Amino acid sequence: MVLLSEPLSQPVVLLTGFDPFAGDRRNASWAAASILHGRVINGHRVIARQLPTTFSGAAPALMEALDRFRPALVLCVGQAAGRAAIGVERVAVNWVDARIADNAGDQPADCAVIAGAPTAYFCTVPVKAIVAALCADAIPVDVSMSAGTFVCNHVFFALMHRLATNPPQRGARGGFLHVPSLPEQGQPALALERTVAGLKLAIAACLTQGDDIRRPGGTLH
Ligand code: PCA
Repeated sequence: MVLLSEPLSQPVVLLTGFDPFAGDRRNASWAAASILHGRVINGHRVIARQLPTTFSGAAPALMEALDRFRPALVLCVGQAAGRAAIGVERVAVNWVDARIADNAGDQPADCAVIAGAPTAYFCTVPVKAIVAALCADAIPVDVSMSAGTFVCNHVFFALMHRLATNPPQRGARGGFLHVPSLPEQGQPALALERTVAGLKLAIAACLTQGDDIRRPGGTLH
């Protein structure tokens, strides 16, 4: 683990993962994100932070890290059991509908993430460039149009709302990736080193690609 107490001379990538939830002993998102803590990718220092899987604690912990590190890029990562591929989430929706209790025992339903905020935000990372980068390394990856209605979407929405509305952070790009379970958690799964490689490639794609890749014909898919 690299100690990051000294002032950072490089621009920062904030990479978050979650603690274990739903009775699991590990969370693939934090297992992978923590490995990249302290790495330098395309001249940017990766700072990894663990968020609690709670509706009350996750967004405040993320906001604290945003204020502290002023990242140029924020990639939040969560685990999605049942998915075989890394999912690049395109849309954060302003809705909560928890089908299980979070780690604090809360199970909110049918309410907004942030009352009065827009219905949804698109991520501001280059989705198709991330997909292309992972495909080139044979890492299973999909574009996903929903991060669900649990804590992951909650954090994703809070992130995008903050980046859109807080002037000091308006230039920062934000996105969310769902990663499959680890093999020890059952199938479908992705080996930890492939998930780590996927996160690294995703970060590099975000840092090197401005606008997203467009298909011939000019439509952004
Ligand atoms: N996945 C959950 C929350 C924490 C995590 O890793 C989700 O998809 O909402």
